[in-house]
Amino acid sequence: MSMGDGISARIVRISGGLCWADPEGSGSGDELVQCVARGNVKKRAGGVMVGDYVVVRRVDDGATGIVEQVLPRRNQLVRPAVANCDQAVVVSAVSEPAPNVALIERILIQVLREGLKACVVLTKCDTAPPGDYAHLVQMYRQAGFTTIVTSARTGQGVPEVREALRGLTSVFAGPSGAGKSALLNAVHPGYGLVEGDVSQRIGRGKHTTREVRLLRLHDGGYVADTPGFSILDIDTMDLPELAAAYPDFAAYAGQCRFTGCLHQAEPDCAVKRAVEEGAVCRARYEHYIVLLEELRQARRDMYR
Ligand SMILES: Nc1nc2c(ncn2[C@@H]2O[C@H](COP(=O)(O)OP(=O)(O)OP(=O)(O)O)[C@@H](O)[C@H]2O)c(=O)[nH]1
Ligand SMILES: [Mg+2]
Ligand SMILES: [Zn+2]
Repeated sequence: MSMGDGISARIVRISGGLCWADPEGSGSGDELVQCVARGNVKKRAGGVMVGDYVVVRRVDDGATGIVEQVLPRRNQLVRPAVANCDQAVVVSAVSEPAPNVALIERILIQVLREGLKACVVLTKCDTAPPGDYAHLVQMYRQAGFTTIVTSARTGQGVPEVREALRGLTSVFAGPSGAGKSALLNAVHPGYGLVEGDVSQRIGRGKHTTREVRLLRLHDGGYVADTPGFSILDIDTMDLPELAAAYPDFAAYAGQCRFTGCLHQAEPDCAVKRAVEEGAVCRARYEHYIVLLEELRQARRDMYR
């Protein structure tokens, strides 16, 4: 679509004051347009983000351009910084590094709060026997998340990941060393993303991927490879917002005696009853209580 003398495009990469725009309707072999942003575009909230839909005016031979306008964002994640996603794929290794359930939970909370769909990918399944991670598969499936077990080494689960990505804009998120870039290379070998080691000594990744990049999918849509992280800032969240970020609680929350029940010490709580009856996963509930206490503590610190 042409707008004045500008073209519609999507920002796929930002680095060193430049950004790269993928013109709408271009094929997989087509060149990206290297752009600078106009001053007034840079000054607006958030400037230009990866994932932004923009209007670009081509200059010179057409290989470079100027971002004239950023269209309104549907949503915007802070960490990883990416806009206009449909879905987050939360990636965790089954071992090396060991799964960090609290971190996965934090990512899920952040993406659900932004209104994204979320699914869970447990990767490097060639490194551990299924018995080691079956409880995780069970936990996330019971909570209602599509959960895929994969290996970039053996190719297990890769077609399912491809299928889950088809036609959408997805963002891969998870700790450093989880195998995000390796899995995307397995999804599409042409990406040629750099993979890093996991430190044997500290058991963590080495922050190999340094910037968010949006990659075009073969059969429609985009997927973002992102740098891994180790903590997520949820301190500004309200307590009821946290409770609302648990879709598996929702079916019961309406039957709690108190409106605004946080499902902790309140009497006659339908969520606690569902946990007792096994309808809600106890481990998920226990992580929720840990996060609830952390949020309470963060607020006490804030007002002291
Ligand atoms: N055995 C095995 N190793 C894997 C698999 N996937 C990734 N690895 C290895 O795990 C290490 C980390 O993989 P990366 O893809 O770089 O991890 P990442 O999540 O992109 O890490 P950051 O970019 O730091 O966030 C590399 O040495 C990979 O070769 C897998 O399925 N099986
Ligand atoms: Mg990476
Ligand atoms: Zn309750």
